[in-house]
Amino acid sequence: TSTYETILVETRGRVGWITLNRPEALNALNTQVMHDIVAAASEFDADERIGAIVLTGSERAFAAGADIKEMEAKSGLDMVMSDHFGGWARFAAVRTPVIAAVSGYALGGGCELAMMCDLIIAADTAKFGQPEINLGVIPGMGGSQRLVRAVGYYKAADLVLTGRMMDAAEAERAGLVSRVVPAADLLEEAGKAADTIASKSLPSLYAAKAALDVALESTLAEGIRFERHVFAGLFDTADQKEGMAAFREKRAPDFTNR
Ligand code: CO8
Repeated sequence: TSTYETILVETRGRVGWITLNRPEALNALNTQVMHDIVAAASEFDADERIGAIVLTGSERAFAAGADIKEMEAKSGLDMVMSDHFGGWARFAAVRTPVIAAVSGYALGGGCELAMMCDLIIAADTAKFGQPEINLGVIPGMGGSQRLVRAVGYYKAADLVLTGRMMDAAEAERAGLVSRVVPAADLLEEAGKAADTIASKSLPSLYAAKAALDVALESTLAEGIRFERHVFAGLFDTADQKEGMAAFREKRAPDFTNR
């Protein structure tokens, strides 16, 4: 695995781990972090041995937002011309399931980064928010759109318009997080969930993630058409035959990603 400036990267079994590592800035997301995360996630995505990715930060902060100091002096045109957030779309488009393991602050771009992941597992210490309004701007990495889809209009409007934070319990009630776990168990629990996911057949994982993505973007009829098509396609995989034979023979499946 390559080495990066702002993140730590590690492979454990079939799971790729990416740990944000800018403790001096509470893991604020600057351009280098974006390039590093996109490169590391793309590398895992291209590796058939990897079936899930965990993205995490530190105990104190998953990420406290986009790097305010890096953005402060820019003009609107600068932001457009430098495609300041463009790389993040490549992270959101990763095929491999990604788990955000969130402890401490997930604010602004940090909350938006978590929402680009498929599962959000939160420590009971996690705090989520979109505080951009306090800075005279608005969410810029998808927050105004993904948060509405995740928690509904009224909770999203509360967070985006007041800039307040919500704790892990409120985030779980609102449907922003998949699970809340004690802070001390966060990495272990995220690792277990990732191991479980990574034990499945890759073609079915890719198909499932793609279908879930379509659910956020399409009409019901369009989404159901997509699902039916992709579902049928999986019946041409060896792993479908193996999975169903294993069920019939009352044994664990031995998937080959074919
Ligand atoms: N950007 C840059 N530096 C940061 C950021 C940030 N977002 N957050 C914290 N830091 C730095 C602080 O400046 C401080 O550095 P220094 O010691 O050099 O002064 C260090 O991290 C520690 O932070 P604090 O001393 O403030 O720690 P506290 O425990 O007192 O407070 C908070 C923690 C509450 C998280 C506080 O740091 C805070 O409010 N941070 C800013 C949160 C915020 O507003 N985030 C939204 C940013 S805007 C955004 O995300 C837009 C997204 C769309 C664009 C994405 C483009 C890539």
